[in-house]
Amino acid sequence: MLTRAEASRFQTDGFVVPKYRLSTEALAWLREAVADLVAANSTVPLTKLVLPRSARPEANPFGVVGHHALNRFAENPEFVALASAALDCEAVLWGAQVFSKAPASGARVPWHQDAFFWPIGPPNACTLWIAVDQTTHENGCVQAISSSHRAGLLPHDTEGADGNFSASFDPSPAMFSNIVDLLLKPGEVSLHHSLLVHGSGSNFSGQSRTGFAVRFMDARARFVHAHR
Ligand SMILES: O=C(O)CCC(=O)C(=O)O
Repeated sequence: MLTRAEASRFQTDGFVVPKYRLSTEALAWLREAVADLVAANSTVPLTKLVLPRSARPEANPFGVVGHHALNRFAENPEFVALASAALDCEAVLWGAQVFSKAPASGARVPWHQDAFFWPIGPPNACTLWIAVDQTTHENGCVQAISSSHRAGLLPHDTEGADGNFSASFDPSPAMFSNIVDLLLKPGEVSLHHSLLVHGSGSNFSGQSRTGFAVRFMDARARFVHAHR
């Protein structure tokens, strides 16, 4: 599913945009399913549209209305194969989330490492981020700080948290020179490691910017603390 060169880029840079893309039919289905999910959860903040997998209310503090078929969509064996090749292990699906920015909307995703929030140890985990819309710098594409995953877990600031995000990382000036915009067409995907520093800006465009993030972890890893 990933070429050897793509897997090696993931290991070196902490992310990769592979050749893989969704079929036209799968993309059309995903677009409609995600639109239904977003419409059913119009008051949920940008970073909290996590698909519920448990009926326990404390596991779903924002009261997200789920979408069973989207959970099933995330189980596509091709996605597992992509994540397994990237992480160089047997990867298992453990979650999925939608990040949807309406046209001309201010919400952004501050710099962070997913591993800071995820209860997974060791942090050998990744996201397969599927573009539902084209992503551009103007509409707030995901941005990665190349190779930052090699620094291990970095300190995150919980002061100034804005309700949309409970903690963020403040990159050094040197890190800013390694920022890469992940520019994707609809149906294209990126993979990023859970230790990679990444984020995304506001949507200044007239188009929506929506992505479906599917989360994987090394099958040998464990949930080691509560979710932050
Ligand atoms: O879609 C975005 O803007 C942010 C995505 C992200 O932070 C993630 O998938 O971990």
